[in-house]
Amino acid sequence: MMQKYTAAHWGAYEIHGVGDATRLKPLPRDPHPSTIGEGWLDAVRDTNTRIARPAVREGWLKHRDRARSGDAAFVEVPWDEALDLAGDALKSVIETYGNQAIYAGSYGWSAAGRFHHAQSQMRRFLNTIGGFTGSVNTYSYAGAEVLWPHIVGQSNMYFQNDMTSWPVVAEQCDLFVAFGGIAKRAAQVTSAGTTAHETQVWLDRAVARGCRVVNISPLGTDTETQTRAEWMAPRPGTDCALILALAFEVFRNGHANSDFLNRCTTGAQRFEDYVKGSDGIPKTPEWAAQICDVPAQDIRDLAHRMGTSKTMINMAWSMQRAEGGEITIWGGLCLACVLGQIGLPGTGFGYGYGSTESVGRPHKVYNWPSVPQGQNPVQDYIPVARVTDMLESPGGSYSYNGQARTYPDAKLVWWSGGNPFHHHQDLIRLDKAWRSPQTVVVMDHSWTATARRADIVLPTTSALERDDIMINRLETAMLYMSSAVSPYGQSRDDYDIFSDLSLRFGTQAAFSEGRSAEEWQHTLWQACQTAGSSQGIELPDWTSFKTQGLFDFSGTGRRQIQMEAFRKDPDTHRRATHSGRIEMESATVAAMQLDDCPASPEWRMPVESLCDAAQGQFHLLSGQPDTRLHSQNDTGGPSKRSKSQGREVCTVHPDAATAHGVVNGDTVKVFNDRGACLAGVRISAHMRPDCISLPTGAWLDLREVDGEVMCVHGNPNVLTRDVGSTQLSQGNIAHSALVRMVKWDGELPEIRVHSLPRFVSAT
Ligand SMILES: Nc1nc2c(c(=O)[nH]1)N[C@H]1C(S)=C(S)[C@@H](COP(=O)(O)OP(=O)(O)OC[C@H]3O[C@@H](n4cnc5c(=O)[nH]c(N)nc54)[C@H](O)[C@@H]3O)O[C@H]1N2
Ligand SMILES: Nc1nc2c(c(=O)[nH]1)N[C@H]1C(S)=C(S)[C@@H](COP(=O)(O)OP(=O)(O)OC[C@H]3O[C@@H](n4cnc5c(=O)[nH]c(N)nc54)[C@H](O)[C@@H]3O)O[C@H]1N2
Ligand SMILES: [Mo]
Repeated sequence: MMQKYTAAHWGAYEIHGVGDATRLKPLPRDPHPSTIGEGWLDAVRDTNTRIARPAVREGWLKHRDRARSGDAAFVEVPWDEALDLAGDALKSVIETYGNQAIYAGSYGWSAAGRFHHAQSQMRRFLNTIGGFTGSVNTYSYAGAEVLWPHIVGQSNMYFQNDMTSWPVVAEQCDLFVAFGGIAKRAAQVTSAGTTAHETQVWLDRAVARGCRVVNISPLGTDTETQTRAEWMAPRPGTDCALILALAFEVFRNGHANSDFLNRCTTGAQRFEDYVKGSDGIPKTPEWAAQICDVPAQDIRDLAHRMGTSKTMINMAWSMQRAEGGEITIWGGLCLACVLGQIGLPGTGFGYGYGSTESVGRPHKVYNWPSVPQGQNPVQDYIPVARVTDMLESPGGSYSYNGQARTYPDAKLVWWSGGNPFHHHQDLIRLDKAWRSPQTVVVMDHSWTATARRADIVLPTTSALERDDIMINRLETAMLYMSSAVSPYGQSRDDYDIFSDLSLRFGTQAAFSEGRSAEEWQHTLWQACQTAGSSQGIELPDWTSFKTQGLFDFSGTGRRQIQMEAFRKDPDTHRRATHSGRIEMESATVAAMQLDDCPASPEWRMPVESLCDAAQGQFHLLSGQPDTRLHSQNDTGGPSKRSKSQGREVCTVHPDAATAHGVVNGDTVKVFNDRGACLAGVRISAHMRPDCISLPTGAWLDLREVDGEVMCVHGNPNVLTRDVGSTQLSQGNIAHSALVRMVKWDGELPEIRVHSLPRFVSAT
């Protein structure tokens, strides 16, 4: 029998055994398989959290009430009834308010297959019935998506595709300065899946060759290299000040590359003037030392080494998920311009090495087709992280990328393939705002905190329960994904759900084009064959591909050097910016006249910062979890085992632990004015003493305990702040929050979110 395969954002797997004996084995070619995958089958089989049947919230079914809360009761209904209700709700909103009153931004990572991509299916369906209000940009890097086109003249996607290939970095770079670290943890993941996790391989190779890695992060654990990386731990949110002081020193040492600055950039003079004190404050190491809380001498030493070594400056994506985050990554780029090593092998500027596996992959980038989503007749959208603002203030005004805009009035919210009650900030605020629409429909395979806050819940299959294709433009293989287990309960593929729903709108022919899922995949594959031919690669026919399961084209490597041609000849290879150069000052951004985003990187003190924190306040770090993809596989083995008495664990410094009288295994309440959560305690000296690290993704379990609303499961987003990074991108600022901590001596409330909701009968 031929080997069968499947894939997820955390890796690709061989399927072994059948039924209860099914096992997933990482591909033999994968040097560092992800831990996340070890919990995948558990999560898919978890009878306590999988959605078995369509369900309708009792209060909505009976009175159309909006009392959406995590502990609502549900009535299970047959598929036809659920789809009638959902169809009627859509029709009524469209008739009364028009399609723009449907908010279906539906942000989220869902699953990795190319055809059963939740949002694509949803958008395709909604586009056939007149469209919807969508969202733009991502939670991952909205700041970068909006900023790069203005200053490097490329979309974030193309800019990242063009990063210098890892092997060149491994061979050439002598000093890898990693703002936000470069953790094996985050590189477990690649959007759309990967057959090999290689980031660690390349980094180890660089280190073995003698490259020094400097981990600039409040967490000392953020770099796993064969030898320990050097570690500089500025206060969170102060990296821009550090960058300016590094630039000050590079100028002072005479290490600035004026040839590069003159030929390849614009605005260098303004940047230099500001660094040297055009506002009356020279950005000296002493100045930055006060802000960043790192010794001035360390800044001087690092600047000196940067000016005399082959240096790569890498900014993790986390750097811009923070207040003023666009300005920080822009500052990092400016520092790289001052050093002038952009366009040379293995040096320059990196954005996102290590933030996922995909950045710097040494493979040819192919363009592959995806499910056509059709045209959305509704033009309106919101920046993705402004969802609570929209729900709270229909008609309210805001600014985004230089435009004055107003929020639509969302009467119906449709979410498929995402978990806003995991991913959004200030969740207690969202929990209130979420009660404003008339109807909320959620499609998911599990009873997430979001599904529990829906009126109509439509159970989907998981990727393990259907056939699909893994196609990723940065990959060297394509996989035919075979279903590994049978669909849970009455769950159906997203495609079949929409196909059935489209019957109620008379749009089935437009939606399905008369094809089954299998026929769609075949059609998609044929389009891949055509796309492949035009890019010099012959793909096998559909039947052979399905039988083989894996099509390998790993011979198509590439050695990319970012901006190599531009550096050599900036007139011929102009950047698609206003000036044709890299913009250290942007006339476009200046023209927007934003009070929170200057025309060139400048230091701005964040609203919540350790720089002026009160006694007892900590900075909350809430990075990506090691054992999950966000909230996915929270019920899997690795995630469960990593918890303390069922709760997410926060890491605290020994000094903080002593001051608060806590030891390993204790429980603390982490809180601020926005909310509170309970978390287990793990003590580690590898972090700043004034920070607490609580990863994201424990399913939100909000409860009133002694008159206080808190997440008893340890979700950090009850504590994070929900404002735009700047008015330029309006990205989320998950990484900018201050909290307090107190030992929890009370009774430990049970975790309910990992059990089924209450079901009641309709009568
Ligand atoms: N505090 C804090 N918050 C953060 C971040 C942070 O660093 N700190 N990071 C942010 C970032 S970068 C991101 S990208 C977001 C991630 O936020 P999300 O992408 O929303 O998180 P996921 O848990 O991946 O949610 C995906 C959902 O899709 C469901 N799903 C899986 N397969 C299918 C399917 O086939 N069909 C359907 N309909 N549903 C399916 C899953 O069960 C899950 O509920 O979180 C953001 N939130
Ligand atoms: N295992 C796993 N991997 C993932 C994901 C997952 O859910 N699980 N999600 C994927 C997704 S969607 C994304 S967008 C990427 C995100 O990738 P990243 O943005 O790189 O990951 P984060 O964990 O958010 O942040 C990395 C580190 O930045 C540091 N940091 C935080 N604030 C500051 C600061 O102010 N200054 C400095 N210098 N450092 C700071 C923290 O120490 C944190 O550990 O990860 C991807 N990889
Ligand atoms: Mo992300």
